[in-house]
Parts: sequence; C-alpha cells; structure tokens
Amino acid sequence: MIDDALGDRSLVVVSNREPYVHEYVEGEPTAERPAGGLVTALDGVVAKTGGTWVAWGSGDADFDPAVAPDGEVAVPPGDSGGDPADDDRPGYTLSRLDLPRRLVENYYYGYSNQVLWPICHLEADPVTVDPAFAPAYREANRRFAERAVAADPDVVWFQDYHLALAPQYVREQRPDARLVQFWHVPWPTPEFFEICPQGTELLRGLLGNDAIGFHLERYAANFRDCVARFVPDAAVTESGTIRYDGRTVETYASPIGVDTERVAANARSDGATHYWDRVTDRYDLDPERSIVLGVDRLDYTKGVIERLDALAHLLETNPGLAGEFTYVQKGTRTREGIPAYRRYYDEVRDRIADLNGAYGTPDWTPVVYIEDDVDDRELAGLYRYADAAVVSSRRDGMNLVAKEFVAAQGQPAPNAGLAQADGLDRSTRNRTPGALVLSRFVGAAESLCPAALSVNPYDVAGFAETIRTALTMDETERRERAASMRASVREDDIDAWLATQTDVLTGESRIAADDD
Ligand code: GDG
Repeated sequence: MIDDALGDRSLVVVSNREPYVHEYVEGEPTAERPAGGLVTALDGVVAKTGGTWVAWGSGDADFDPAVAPDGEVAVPPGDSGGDPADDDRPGYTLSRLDLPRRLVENYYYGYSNQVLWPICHLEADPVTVDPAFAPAYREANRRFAERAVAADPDVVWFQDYHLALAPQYVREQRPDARLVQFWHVPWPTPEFFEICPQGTELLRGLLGNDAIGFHLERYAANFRDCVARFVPDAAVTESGTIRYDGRTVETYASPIGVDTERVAANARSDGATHYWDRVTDRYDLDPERSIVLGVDRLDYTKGVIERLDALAHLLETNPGLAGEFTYVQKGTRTREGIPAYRRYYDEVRDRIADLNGAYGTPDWTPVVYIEDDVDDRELAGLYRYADAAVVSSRRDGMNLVAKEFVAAQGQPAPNAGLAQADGLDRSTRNRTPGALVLSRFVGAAESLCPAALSVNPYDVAGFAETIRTALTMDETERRERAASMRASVREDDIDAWLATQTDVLTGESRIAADDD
C-alpha cells in the first residue's frame, strides 16, 4: 500500500490533465470524476496518501476561462477512486493551474502535441516547430514546477511528455525531494530524437528526476542511448543507471495495464447490454453477422486510415465476405485545436463513406461509425459483443484498448429476458471470446502476441489477410488464444503497475549504483 510505504512523506502528482471535471454549484466548485482508467487509478493512489495533484485546470477540453479557475479544490475521500468502503482515506488537494490561452496554444497544442508527440511516435511529417512553442513549453513547465514546490513535497510523481522540463525546475529548488516520472508514450531512437531542436534541454530536464519509467525496456534503452549521445556530461553505466550532476538516475520498464475486474464488471453491466441493444437498433445490425470493432482517439498514430484501407482491400479481394460482418468504429475526437487532427477526422469520415459506397448493399452497411460520447460501461458493451477487435496503431506506447477488449470478452451470455423481449437470440452471441488483431508497433504486442494476431498496419494485403483469419478462426483456436491473452492481461494489470510505481516512488527499487 502506497500510504504505508510513504509513511509521513508527502506525495505530489503532477500531470497535464486533471482527474476531475469541475462544475460550479451555487458558486462553489465541485469535483466530478471523468471516465478513464488511468486517472481513476492515480486518483485512488493520491486519495490514499492525502497528497496534492497539480494539473492544468481545463484538461483536453477547448479552453474556457469561465470553467478554469486557478487554485485549490479539496477532493473529499468519497469522490475518490478505489473501494468506496475504504472510508479512512484522507482525500486530497487538487491544485488547478489556470494557464492563459496563448500559453495553452503554444505549450499544449503546440510543443507537446506538434513536436514531442509526433517525435516520440516516429512521425516526422506532422512535426511543426513554431518558434513560439518552446518558450511556452518552458513557461508552462515552470508554472507546474512552482505549484509542485509550493505543495512542499517529499516525493513528486510527474506524468508524461507534457512535463519534460519540470523535474529539473523542481530539482533546482528542492534538491532533497525524490522525483519520479512515468513517460506514457514511446521513446524514439537517437537518430529520430535528433529532429527535436531542444533535444538536449529536454533530456537535462528529465534527468532532474531520480527515476524515469517507460512501458518497455526498449523505450528505456532508447532514452539511455539519447542521453549517451546528446548529454556529454552524463554517463550511462553498465547496469543501466545514469550518472548526472552528482546524482544517479534510474530508468525502468513497467508495462501499464487495466483494472481487469472493473472492465469485466462494466462488460457484464446492464448499461453495457442496453447500450449494445441501442447500437443494434440504431444501425440495424443483423445478429447473424460478425462484429469487428475498432476503438480509437482520432489520432493519426492510431492507424485508423490504414485499417479502413485494409478492410477495403479485404472486401475487394474476398467478395464472398460481403455481408458476413460489420465493422464498428468508435472514434473519439481529440486535440481539436490542431489542424492536422481536424483534417484526420474528415479523412476518416470520407474513407468510411467511400468504403460503404463501394461495397455496401441495400441491406448491408460494411462500416458503422460512432462518434457519440460513451461512458465506460457503454464502451465495455462494444468490447463485450464484438467478435473481433482491431488495434492498428502506427506506433503506440502501450495501448489500453487492446487490454480492455481482452478483459471484457468471454462474459456469460446476457440474461434471457432481454433476448426474449425483442426477439433477438443474444444467447448465441459471444459464447466464445473474440480474436484480437494487433499492430506489432504497439507496446501491448510485446505481451499479447503471438496469442493476438500480429499485423504490420503499413502492409495492406497482409493486414487484410489477418482480418480474414480473425473472422474465420475456429472456436477452439479462439478459446486458446483468448485464454493466453487473458492470463497476460491479468498478470500485467493496473495493480501490478501501481505496485512497481510505489516501489520506485518510495525508493525501494533503487538499483545499487555501480559507480564505474
Ligand atoms: C496514452 C498512450 C498508453 C477511448 N474512447 C473512449 C474511451 N476511451 C479510453 C479507452 C482507453 C483510453 O481511452 C485510451 O487509451 P490508449 O492506451 O488506447 O491510448 P492513449 O489515449 O493514446 O494513451 C498509450 C496510455 O497513455 C497509458 O499509458 O497505453 O500508448 O498513447 O482507456 O477505454 N473511454 C470512454 N469512451 C470512449 O469513447 N469512456
């Protein structure tokens, strides 16, 4: 338990996104929990420690000064994640930063998402280096750091790529504090990282930490290679630690996972079944047809266009599959302040319209596109009732959708009352768990393949053939592959990840420095 391990040391979590959506009720700010597995898990951790969470006040939403006040909000224990019966948790303080619009545009939509995000995902084309971006990134990181220092922390836990400079800024003021960062996206090779004009500055910023975590050892190794190449006064030791500025910095690999019980419970919930019923009615889905599912933030790294191309190729080369399945794409709009993302939405819509126009028939629409907001239970309904899922990221740090699909599958048949109410025989659906088609370029492939069917999303013919394999796989093979994937998702679940983070945050895992 992190609270026991920390003792009386105070924990401060710093992330770009806040864990709560806030509303004003009679002039008073109230906390309301948004959907999302990771924030829920972190929220539970901070609630146990009674610490502070520093975050930008308006998250990923379009900036709205009216709902983005600056300052502290007390998050009472009752609003926090974890077991509601656990009533001795102290709750925590949410310290919200109201960043000016100009800063948000240049730091968040600019440097974070048009420089760092594409570079970490090995995408050179979308990299846009506007001269205003880097100064804004420095300023925003300073503001996050100042807030963290103001909370008088013993331990600071930074999340992700928006905050590469903040650790150094905190270190300058609190040389005694333990600083740890988890990097949720891949880390590129030195050859690719070199594109970044501020590369060395970013590395020095991150080396302000005592430990830096990645999903995979491969990403950690790339990070160390970048340090060795671009920070001349740092030394990477044979044991994988880094000597820098008179300190030892650890790098570690820790694959993030999902709360398998929570996802499975959501999948079994009435909310999941009712939502699936609504989707079935609204899109006139035939229960005899297989359902293939995609769930993505609409981000070019997720490979949605490549997937639609593969589906078109599949239908072109396998006319016998026409009418045999429906592909359901759930798309969530994201980063709408960036023109490349707006163009991506249009491209996805156009491709879907083209595909349906080319291959659809009066009684069959090959692709159903859902852009509505759905909560976690509704999403679990899509996972549960799909016969196969496709995750085809061009690059992805881990990819939680793949793991959530595995955790939601193989539920008992839904209750017979519902099936009888509208004449659909759902009892025949999902008695066997579904197949997963998974890009080899996502972190999750390391543990889920070969039980998941591995694809190269750039290889349109191979990708199409793999979707065909998933659609035609016999029951025994589906069961065997699903059992293997489920075991792996359970082993690397969110609790395992949090246990590793707890060890690192408290210094338990510290690697003996070999000071060579
Ligand atoms: C970054 C890294 C890494 C999606 N649509 C809806 C919805 N979601 C939820 C999913 C899942 C999450 O969003 C997406 O997580 P991913 O891991 O797939 O991708 P990123 O957002 O890019 O996350 C990634 C992750 O950080 C954690 O370290 O795995 O590689 O890029 O949880 O369920 N949730 C709801 N409605 C939706 O329509 N409720």
